[in-house]
Amino acid sequence: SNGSLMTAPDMRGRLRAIQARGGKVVVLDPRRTRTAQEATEHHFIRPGTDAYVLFAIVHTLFHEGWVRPGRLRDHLRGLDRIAEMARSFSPRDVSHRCGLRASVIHDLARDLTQAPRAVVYGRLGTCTQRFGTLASWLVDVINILTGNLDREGGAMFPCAPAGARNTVGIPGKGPGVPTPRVFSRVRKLPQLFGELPTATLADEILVPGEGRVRALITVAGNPVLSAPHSNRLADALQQIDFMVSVDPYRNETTRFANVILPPPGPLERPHYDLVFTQLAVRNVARYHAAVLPLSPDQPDEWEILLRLAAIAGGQGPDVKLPLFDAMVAKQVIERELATLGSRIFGQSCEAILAMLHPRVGPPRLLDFLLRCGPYGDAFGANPQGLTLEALEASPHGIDLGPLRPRVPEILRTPSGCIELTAPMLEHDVARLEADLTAAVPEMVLIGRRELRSNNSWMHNLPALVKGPEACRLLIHPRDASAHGLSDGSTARVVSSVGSIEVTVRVTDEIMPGVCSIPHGWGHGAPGTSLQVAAAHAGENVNRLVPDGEVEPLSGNAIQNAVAVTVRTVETDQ
Ligand SMILES: Nc1nc2c(c(=O)[nH]1)N[C@H]1C(S)=C(S)[C@@H](COP(=O)(O)OP(=O)(O)OC[C@H]3O[C@@H](n4cnc5c(=O)[nH]c(N)nc54)[C@H](O)[C@@H]3O)O[C@H]1N2
Ligand SMILES: Nc1nc2c(c(=O)[nH]1)N[C@H]1C(S)=C(S)[C@@H](COP(=O)(O)OP(=O)(O)OC[C@H]3O[C@@H](n4cnc5c(=O)[nH]c(N)nc54)[C@H](O)[C@@H]3O)O[C@H]1N2
Ligand SMILES: [Mo]
Repeated sequence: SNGSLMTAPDMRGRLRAIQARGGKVVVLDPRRTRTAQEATEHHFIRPGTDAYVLFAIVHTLFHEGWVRPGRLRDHLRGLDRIAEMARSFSPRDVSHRCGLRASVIHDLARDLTQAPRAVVYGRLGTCTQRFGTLASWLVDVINILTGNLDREGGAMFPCAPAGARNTVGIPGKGPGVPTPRVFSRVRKLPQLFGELPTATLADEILVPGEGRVRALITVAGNPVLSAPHSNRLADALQQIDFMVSVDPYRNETTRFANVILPPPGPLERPHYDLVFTQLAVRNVARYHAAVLPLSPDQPDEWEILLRLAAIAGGQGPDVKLPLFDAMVAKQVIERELATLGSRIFGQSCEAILAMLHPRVGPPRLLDFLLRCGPYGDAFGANPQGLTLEALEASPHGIDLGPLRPRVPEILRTPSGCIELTAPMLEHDVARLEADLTAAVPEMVLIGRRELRSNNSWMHNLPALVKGPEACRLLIHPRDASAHGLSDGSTARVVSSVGSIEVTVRVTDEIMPGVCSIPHGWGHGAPGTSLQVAAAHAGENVNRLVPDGEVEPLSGNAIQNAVAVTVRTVETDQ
């Protein structure tokens, strides 16, 4: 996955380099993945139980007196609470549930402590599951307790050149994570960081009443394949009054749209990666201009979105885009000018707009963000600083150097400290505790990603779908023989909300009691027009994923460790 959010090219080379330097890579995964194959050690872990293992590591750190936050100690709050919470999760308490020997957990804690530097990193497997927020939080907690947060070789914070939230405002203080104030209409699920859970979109469309969703705009998403209980979502989209999709394809989702607005191709527009520079393993800035000109009747994607925004805002379809675009730029600039701690605090909006002239659209905004960002020229205050012009003159990008320690400057909490715990987390620990003795399903389903695929798309490109079928059920030989399944046979996989039939691949790379199907498949539905994808259709695993239960703190769908049953499909030959 390219390191996922870590955004580190050549992960394989990096994992090998760690070991060549005498380091150790340990993977906990219910499947022996390509990453696991590169690792020094791999342990199967029962899906959905990471929070237990991580808590048991925390427990061990306290129990053995290995808590060494080092430089961070003066910036921590809540250390005692963490110790208390971890008390009920010793390695022996959780071992059976997680499928890991207690000694393995103990050794992990010891190795993390003894290594001069180390890091725990979790991604999709630890997020989209029943205890996703707890697991993600505990990853950070362990990095902190072992002194590995914010130091070289540990988990560090980038300082992105543009649009970084972690450089806004006054260093060292801020509002922290806001408590949710908006809740969804039907299920009262919390809105976080401006987002409501997709798992409740179908409810919002289907359940009558005031505030029901009757119109929908999708942009660069294919929820009919990616969201839980997706056939229910497809039913809901069929009933919606009006839908617009901004998407290059007529796919499983956009086929329900009244209007599809195709954006230009990737070579026909400029690119700057605003998102992943916030998470990457090195501070860099890179921009490329459009390689090919836009055809005259093709609006750029930002123009499509701006016009949609104007229509949704009540200004109608005939809005003068240049004026609207200038108004947006002005708003962005004024907000920054009014932000305490801004590098351009107090400058004049008109003067700044003049310095951005003649750029318009996203390049104008980008130039602005770069210039008032941490490396920027601050519109004159730092004449050698970064501008979009400088980036344009460096087609291979500008290296802004390795990540540097940023605590306490990076903190934005009310206490000015790293708040190790929060009431909502403590509340959820009770749920974790209660679940420790709950019955475990005999067979659970997990997901996986394919190297030549990107979620639900890239499947219409012949070069990326040739070779063995990607959408197969991986199942351990023990389970395969128990259910009469063999390599290449068809299995019916049934969950509480649906069932699908998929081709079987029997392999001991997957843990007994676990099976895996990748998401993003299930093409060829009526109304779609992706011919290559339809010829490599596969099945939609999200038909099996319930939308009734979400991870309560994040609202994330629980797409890993779904209880299923598996059986053979009787064929007539
Ligand atoms: N080639 C390619 N690259 C991609 C993508 C793609 O589709 N294709 N998608 C991109 C996107 S959107 C994302 S979010 C990232 C995701 O990046 P990753 O998180 O690296 O992606 P996955 O391959 O889904 O890895 C999830 C792993 O978690 C394991 N797992 C499942 N359940 C559990 C569990 O309960 N505990 C533990 N410990 N492990 C579990 C699975 O076996 C799997 O190996 O990748 C990005 N990069
Ligand atoms: N079971 C299961 N489900 C999962 C996951 C899992 O691991 N297991 N992973 C989850 C994760 S991490 C993610 S990120 C989601 C992804 O879920 P989605 O974001 O819904 O899926 P994608 O396939 O990435 O959708 C990308 C869409 O953007 C369109 N597109 C491509 N280029 C452009 C462009 O330039 N402009 C516009 N406007 N559109 C474009 C494509 O045609 C496609 O329709 O899936 C989630 N669903
Ligand atoms: Mo993702």
